Amino acid sequence: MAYTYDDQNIFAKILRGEIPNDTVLETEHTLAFRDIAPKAPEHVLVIPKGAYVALDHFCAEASDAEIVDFHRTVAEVCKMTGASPGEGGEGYRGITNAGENGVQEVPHYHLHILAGRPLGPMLL
Ligand code: IU
Repeated sequence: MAYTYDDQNIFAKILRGEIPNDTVLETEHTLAFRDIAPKAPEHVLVIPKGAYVALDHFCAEASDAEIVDFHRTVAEVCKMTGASPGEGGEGYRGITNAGENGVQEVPHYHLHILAGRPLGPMLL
């Protein structure tokens, strides 16, 4: 996969502890923290600790352990924020942006978890 990772991106700095963050959950391979400019009452970013630029990069190159850990963290975040329909919550939206067409601002893979209000139809 011909991705080049820029280790000066803001999430790399957060992972190195150079910039503070509002952590929701941290595991061996994954960090979940609150978005600095929330677009919903609950807006959490889930990121792998490894150097992956986008979802497809992560899926292609991360270890099974990293991929499982990431998705278990997503499940825990949905539970912790009260968003999981499986736990009686009112639901959430998971979004990831990649590259130019996806308007990705930070080149470190992140999944947005948005919840806490009706989110309306998906924009396409
Ligand atoms: P995007 O998917 O790359 O477009 O989203 C980047 C997100 O990172 C966006 O929602 C920002 O508000 C968020 N963010 C942040 O939480 N902390 C920061 O220091 C910076 C961006 I810069």
